[in-house]
Amino acid sequence: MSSPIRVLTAVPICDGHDSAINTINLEFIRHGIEVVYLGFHRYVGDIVRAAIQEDVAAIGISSYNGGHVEFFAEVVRQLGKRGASDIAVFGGGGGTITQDDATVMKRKGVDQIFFAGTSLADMVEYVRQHYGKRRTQVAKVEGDIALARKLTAIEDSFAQRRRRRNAGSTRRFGPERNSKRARVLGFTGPGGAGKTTLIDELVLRFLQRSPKARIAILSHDPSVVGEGALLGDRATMINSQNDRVFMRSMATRGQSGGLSPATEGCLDLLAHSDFDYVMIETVGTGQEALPFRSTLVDQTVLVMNPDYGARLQLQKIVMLDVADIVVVNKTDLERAKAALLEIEHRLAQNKYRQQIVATVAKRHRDHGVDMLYDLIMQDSTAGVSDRRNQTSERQRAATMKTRTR
Ligand code: B12
Repeated sequence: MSSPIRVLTAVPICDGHDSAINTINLEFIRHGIEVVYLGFHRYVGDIVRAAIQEDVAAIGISSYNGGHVEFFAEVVRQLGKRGASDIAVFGGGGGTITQDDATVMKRKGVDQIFFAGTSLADMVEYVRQHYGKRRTQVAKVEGDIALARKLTAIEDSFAQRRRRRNAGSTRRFGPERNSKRARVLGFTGPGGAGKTTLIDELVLRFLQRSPKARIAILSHDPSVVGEGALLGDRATMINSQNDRVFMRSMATRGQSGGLSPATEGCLDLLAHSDFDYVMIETVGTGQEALPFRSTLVDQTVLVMNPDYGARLQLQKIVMLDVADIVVVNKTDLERAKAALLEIEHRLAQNKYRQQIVATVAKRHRDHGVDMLYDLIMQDSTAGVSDRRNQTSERQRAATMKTRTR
């Protein structure tokens, strides 16, 4: 298989025992596996939706709450009902799952249960042996499954290109493209600024205020040594666990700068796939990063943490020259007032209209996030091509500036 093995892991509803799965996740990624981690206290429906959208080979469940026989079986049942019975289910739960339980669970379609004392190496080997081969395509798929598998095909073509350097164009994956293009919002900023929580809060507002809107999220996390990746943004997303939201987690797969080699192709497909908005989140970026080409997104949001260090640091953040909106998140922190003033001054040097918004994204019904949502909505009525031209101009200027530093 050309791309790394992808699995999704989760802990069931009414269960906070996440220590085992955290250890197992790390071992998997160290051995080149991409792990989409959904977190703990998760419903069957959320696990199945996420597994389908992420197009994983298998779901690994760590269960300690005693309801494993029913829970695992329901995951298998719902996968089958949604046409994704080729996604395997495996897991463990130490001494809470007995040998007899495991026999019943296997009869109900579970692949494998790992008992207390199994070594991490054995689990990695099992995943490699059983989930490393490309699955035989289910004859006719539609909806989320079809879209998810096209995204995988795009990622695969880039992985093959890296090996053979002659892969075909990604165009062939979108023959039935919708001519309407979704609005694409790009979110970037340093790690730990709260981008994912902010996006999740914006999703809540989109869902509440536009009762029919459909949203896609393309979220990036870094690949690590060994080419595995912990794709953990879903664990922070609460509101995005919704049938009107399609989320895909991507690993950077060796590319620096905040995005993956396949991002552009995947974004193009999503933007023409009947969504109203596509939100793209980069990995945590550094001072020089300009992750979005001007034609890639309609609007850029730079999310910052008030603790960026001395004022001088702001002169070095190139995104401050090009972002349409700068969000200072975590403004409940002590340094927030000073940070807002300093960033305002920094933006004033640019001499064009950039908005600055103060938020506390982790707070429900945060007024700042409401303001951000309103700004984004206002902007959607402005001309997209004008804005792209302006962004393009600013990008060019910012790139020149970094080159001459
Ligand atoms: C650590 C622990 C805790 C920690 C959890 C920390 C955390 N963040 O995970 C704390 C102290 C917080 C805790 C709290 C509770 N706990 Co507790 N906890 C345990 C304990 C001691 C160890 C579990 C563990 O992490 N093992 C380490 C892992 C690595 O090893 P393992 O379990 O043997 O698993 C192996 C395989 O199964 C496999 N595996 C496991 N998962 C997966 C998944 C995949 C995909 C794969 C491939 C493999 C795999 O990996 C291991 C390989 O050797 C168990 C007792 C026990 N000895 O099992 C109780 C236990 C699970 N807890 C129990 C209980 C009751 C609770 C509480 C309800 C107590 C209370 N009244 O407050 C709370 C509930 C917390 C919550 N929110 O859900 C009970 C559950 C009883 C039941 N289901 O009938 C147990 C069994 C203790 C007991 N004997 O009563 N707990």
